[in-house]
Amino acid sequence: DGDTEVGIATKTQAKPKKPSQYKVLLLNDDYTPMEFVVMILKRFFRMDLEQATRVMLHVHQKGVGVCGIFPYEVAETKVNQVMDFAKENQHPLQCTLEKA
Ligand code: TYC
Repeated sequence: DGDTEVGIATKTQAKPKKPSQYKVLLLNDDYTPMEFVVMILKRFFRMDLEQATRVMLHVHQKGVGVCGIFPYEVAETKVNQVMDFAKENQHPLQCTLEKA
């Protein structure tokens, strides 16, 4: 009755994309104690004392540093965990995301 379309399907199924990766960045400030930053890196980024100390000193000296690279949702969760924990302890520590 004229409802049937005849033709060749040209659209292919969109390929599932790899989830893009995000860097979790820690920013320096003048008030957050060094030991607190080290504790954050150990607790939320599973670093050992040596690694955590190295990253903390890098951020202290350069102003910013990478804590890790994760899929978006994991990175977002880490940022929230760090920000919540810093706030609870009344430290001005800032943590953010950046596309890797
Ligand atoms: N600059 C801080 C101090 O001298 C230490 C610090 C390091 C703070 C890293 C934040 O992300 C940071 N106490």
